Amino acid sequence: MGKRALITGITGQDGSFLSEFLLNKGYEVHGIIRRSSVDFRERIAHLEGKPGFHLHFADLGDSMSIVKVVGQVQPDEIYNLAAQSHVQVSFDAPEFTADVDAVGVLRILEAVRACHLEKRCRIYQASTSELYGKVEAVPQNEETPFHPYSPYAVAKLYGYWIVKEYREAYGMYCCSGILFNHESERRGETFVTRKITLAAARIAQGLQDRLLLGNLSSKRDWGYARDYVECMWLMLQQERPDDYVIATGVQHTVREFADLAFRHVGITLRWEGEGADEKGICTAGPDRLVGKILVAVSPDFYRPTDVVNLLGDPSKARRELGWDPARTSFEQLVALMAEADMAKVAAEGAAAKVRTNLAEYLEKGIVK
Ligand code: NAP
Ligand code: G4F
Repeated sequence: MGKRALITGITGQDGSFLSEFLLNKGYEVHGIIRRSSVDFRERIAHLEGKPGFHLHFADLGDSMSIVKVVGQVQPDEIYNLAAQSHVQVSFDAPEFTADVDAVGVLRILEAVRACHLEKRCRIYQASTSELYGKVEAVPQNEETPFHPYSPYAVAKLYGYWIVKEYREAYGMYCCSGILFNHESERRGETFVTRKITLAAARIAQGLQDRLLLGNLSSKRDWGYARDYVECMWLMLQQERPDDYVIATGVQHTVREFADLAFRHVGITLRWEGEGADEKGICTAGPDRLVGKILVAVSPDFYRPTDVVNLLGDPSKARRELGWDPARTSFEQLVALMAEADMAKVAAEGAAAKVRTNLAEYLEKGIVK
């Protein structure tokens, strides 16, 4: 019999990649989903109905629902990926963020204890480089002091410490992966990387005029999500539980990401001005775009406090987990995201054209 895993946040970017990874390893995969007015779960639609893949309704804000699912599934491993994961949104919905991202972690740990699984079930907690926040050292490793700098980060800090506490107090096998930003063609569309690759594709195909961004000088250590889910699994296969930084060790600015993404869709940008006046002007590409401002700054995307200098040191993960942080380069990551969005936008454009034609044919009585 293969192992049984329970994934919270299975409909998210990481949940979908982790599900594929564990199914390939022969796991029975169970996931928690929330009721939504839209029934289509885009990132896992290709897995639904597959043998060994099961979904359960529950919510990280509802203790009883968690206890029920944990008791029913009797998992060998739990991957707690569910969260209100958008930093900017955490300023708008701080209490909800705290409930899910902080107390939600406690609910998982307590559900495992309530079901008497604390000696058998291993738990992975999706922690984050946002804990370093207003950074006190660069690069950041497992010893770097935390200085959370958003309601999201403060909530995640509680999750980090409560996992450590349950490990020490009850001897549970639970650990936190301190993951730096990881992106993919499945990344949510309002995170900066995906916002950029989608906009670049739409601008290249004549469907959008301009991209508005916030802090272009913010620096991130961006990796590929598909590579990172392997680390989550590796952390639960060790002799002893521990916390690990997962990062590439390479840093770029938002501006550099945008520059490269636009180049991938055939547009060269020149950057002019500073701060809120900075602009990305097209210097080469389709004639209709040359000389136009394609990227501008909007203070609407500034945050009350912003984390601006994240760079991870993945030495411990490389040494102890045998994980290769250089599997997908920054250039490969930008290329794969830009290419996926070029294809997606082209397909949407074709579908829209069919709908327009159909409307016209119906109006003219060509189609009845
Ligand atoms: P994501 O795409 O935003 O997915 C979040 C998932 O959490 C979704 O499945 C969402 O369900 C679920 N969720 C939210 N609130 C819930 C609740 N109350 N009950 C049950 N499920 C709930 O996030 P991601 O990028 O995959 O990230 C996965 C985890 O890693 C998150 O905890 C995030 O904070 C953390 N993390 C991410 C990164 C990164 O760069 N991606 C880096 C460090 C840490 P719906 O689909 O129903 O909304
Ligand atoms: O893409 P972001 O929204 O990601 P952020 O805030 O780093 O959070 C992500 O990574 C964390 C790991 O460090 C996760 F814990 C978290 O769940 C999430 O997955 O923003 C990246 C940077 C920020 O400094 C932001 O100010 O890009 C800057 N930025 C500039 N313009 C923008 C924009 N961010 C967004 N979302 N949208 C903009 O227009």
